[in-house]
Amino acid sequence: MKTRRIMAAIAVVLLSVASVYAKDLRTAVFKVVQMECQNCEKKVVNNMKFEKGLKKVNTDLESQTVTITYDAEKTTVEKLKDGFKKFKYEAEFLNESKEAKTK
Ligand SMILES: [Cu+2]
Repeated sequence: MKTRRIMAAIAVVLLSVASVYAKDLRTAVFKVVQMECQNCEKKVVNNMKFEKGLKKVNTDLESQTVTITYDAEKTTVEKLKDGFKKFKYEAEFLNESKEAKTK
């Protein structure tokens, strides 16, 4: 009986440790039609990089998409879209994928 309780305690500790290290990172793709040239790309990157919870931002001029990797515990797709609005850009959410683990 006592061993079982200790085991349970260890499991709880392990779980909480795991939640600290295994961050919920997600990668969302946004369509940004206002992004038409390299200056626009720079504008997007320079403004978005200060968004809370943002890990990575990549732009693609050809497809007019912005790919953002973010920490789902700190921000959301909606908040990121609001981030675009701050510099008068409209971002349309296309899709999202989960990143397995922090590299
Ligand atoms: Cu431009």
